Amino acid sequence: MSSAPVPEATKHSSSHDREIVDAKVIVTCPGRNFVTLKIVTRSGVIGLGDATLNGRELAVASYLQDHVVPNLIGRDAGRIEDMWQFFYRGAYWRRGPVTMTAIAAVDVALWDILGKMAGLPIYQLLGGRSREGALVYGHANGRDISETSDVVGQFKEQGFLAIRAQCGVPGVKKAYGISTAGKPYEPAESELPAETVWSTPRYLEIVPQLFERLRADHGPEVELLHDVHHRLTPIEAARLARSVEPYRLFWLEDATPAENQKSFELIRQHSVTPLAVGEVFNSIWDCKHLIENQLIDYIRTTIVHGGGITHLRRLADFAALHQVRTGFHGATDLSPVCMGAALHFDTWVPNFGIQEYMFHSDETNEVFPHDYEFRAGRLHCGESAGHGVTIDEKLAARYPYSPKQLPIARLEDGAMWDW
Ligand code: EZ4
Ligand code: CO
Repeated sequence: MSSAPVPEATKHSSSHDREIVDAKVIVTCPGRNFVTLKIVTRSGVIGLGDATLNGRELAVASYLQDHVVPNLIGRDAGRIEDMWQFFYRGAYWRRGPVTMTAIAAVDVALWDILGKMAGLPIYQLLGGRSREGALVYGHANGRDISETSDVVGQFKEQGFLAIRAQCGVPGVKKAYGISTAGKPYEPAESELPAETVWSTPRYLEIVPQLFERLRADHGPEVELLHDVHHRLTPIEAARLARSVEPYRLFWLEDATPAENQKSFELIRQHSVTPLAVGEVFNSIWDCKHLIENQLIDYIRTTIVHGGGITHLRRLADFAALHQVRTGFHGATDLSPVCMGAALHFDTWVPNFGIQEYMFHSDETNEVFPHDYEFRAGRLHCGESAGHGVTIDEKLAARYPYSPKQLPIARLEDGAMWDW
């Protein structure tokens, strides 16, 4: 009697084949620093996960190298949920940006492997396509209102439907988001933190003027966004949110620090400007009150800093119950590996809002070849199996790590403030 043939799928995913035989942390600086985790199975399938935490890259690299990699070897790469629980629940010292970034790197690498084993793009594994492409917003930055308006015009010409606008603040040295040397804006530019000076009154004066001008110059249709970058107190944030109401922002981002989630109640009481927050969050617990009480409209926590696809899926489902949509962080300090994974997520997630999109440099794109592309205001993930982003390790080795930290902000009297 001959035995029944083994089905293809079973052949391709036996736990023996899926055993993790190698895991490696790659640190590279093609224009800026990135940390990448590469996991290899016995059958030779490779998965990549982004592990970049701007200005704290080596802390995550060490967490991975010293505490995660030794636990990966010999485990079944197909047990994605159990692996997540092992590194989260199994860690007595849980949560925090370093730990959650390391967990995200493992999680994304495992989803990449699962996709490759199944021969499917990650958005299919998540449940399939909900939309044709992910609406993205670009960054228009200018030294003054008029320059920002010109840059908004340039983004519109490139096909952008949504644009974040920031401008210099008279009397404020190095305003957030504004490049000094005519180069693309990169905040982490020096080995020790650059010192910037912050003035709330000057800022509150100029921002409504900026958006009044942008609506006058560019009409009612284009979606406009603005990032406060945690600089205001709750009542100041309420005032700003109210003063920009006539210009119909898509969102006002990080209007006040959110350690105290209740503080957003104050902004909500005074304004109908939509609110986004969460690029510095790393867990669902950081936004539980904000979401449950519908104090925000968009949650910005993204894959690399929030424990990967496995945790973000949980967060997005929870947000959906409260009409909160996703608006993932997508600055250049998140690598193309994170962007690739985020775009698969964006393509699937039912309560998608928007995706941030800053352009990576040519050097970065050469080190991380990828199949996502921008068309008519949207980013489209590719159809290759997994997340569609690879790494050229030889090229990566040519760009050694270069220590850089984010700036700090002080008030005009010298006291420390939130950057
Ligand atoms: O300052 O990613 O919305 N985007 C942002 C970013 C952050 C950087 C910090 O590493 O706020 O530009
Ligand atoms: Co931001």
